Amino acid sequence: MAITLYELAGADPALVFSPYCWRTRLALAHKGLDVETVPWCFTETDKLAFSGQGKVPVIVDGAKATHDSWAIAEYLDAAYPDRPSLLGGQAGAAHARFINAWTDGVVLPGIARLVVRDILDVLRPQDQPYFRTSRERAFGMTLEQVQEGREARVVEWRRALAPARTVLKAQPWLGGAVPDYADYILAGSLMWPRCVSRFQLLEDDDAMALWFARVRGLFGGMAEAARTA
Ligand SMILES: N[C@@H](CCC(=O)N[C@@H](CS)C(=O)NCC(=O)O)C(=O)O
Repeated sequence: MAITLYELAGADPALVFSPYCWRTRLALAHKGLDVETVPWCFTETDKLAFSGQGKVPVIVDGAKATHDSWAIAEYLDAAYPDRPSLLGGQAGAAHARFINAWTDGVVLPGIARLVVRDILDVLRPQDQPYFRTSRERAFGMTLEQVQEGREARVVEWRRALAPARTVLKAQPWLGGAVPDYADYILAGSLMWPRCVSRFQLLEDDDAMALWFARVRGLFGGMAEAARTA
């Protein structure tokens, strides 16, 4: 039976853009598991009530629901040990945990400051007030103000990726010789701006851009073919 994945979508249900949901999408593909996706929009709280919380991704595998992208990766490795490993055992998981924390703590907040206003335009009209109000409260300013001056600020964000760039100049994947969940954490996060905005975050000749293109080409070009704004 296929695993059901609830994932964040825009007004166009095919436009799925959450950095966390993309991690899970790529993780499920890595495991070679059948997936049925359910698009979820910000104000559809009832639709996730069964999971006991209000965020995506959520997966349902048989009778078991799991939420949180990291917990899902751990679950998939534990439940499907005979399929390619996502986390690479105890040591691999410990290192991937750092990539997860660095991406959540440094990379994603930087991306938000570059594209958060663009997100509004891909949402259903009924979800826009919630998104604007909740995010403006978090930032303490309007979405327009958050995004202002991004052409200059993007340079700083690119510089912050230096640790990953150094690794990817020495090896093809964050996982080493083959991609693993570390790659999906960071690349899944880069799918977020790619799907919601036309603003160019990575320069074309950046080693990061070349690696990101390689990740998008995995699994029959699944991420490459994703709907964008
Ligand atoms: N730590 C969670 C974060 C999940 C999360 O924040 N998801 C966002 C979508 S990107 C969400 O569902 N937000 C709902 C809301 O803001 O109301 C994970 O890794 O899955």
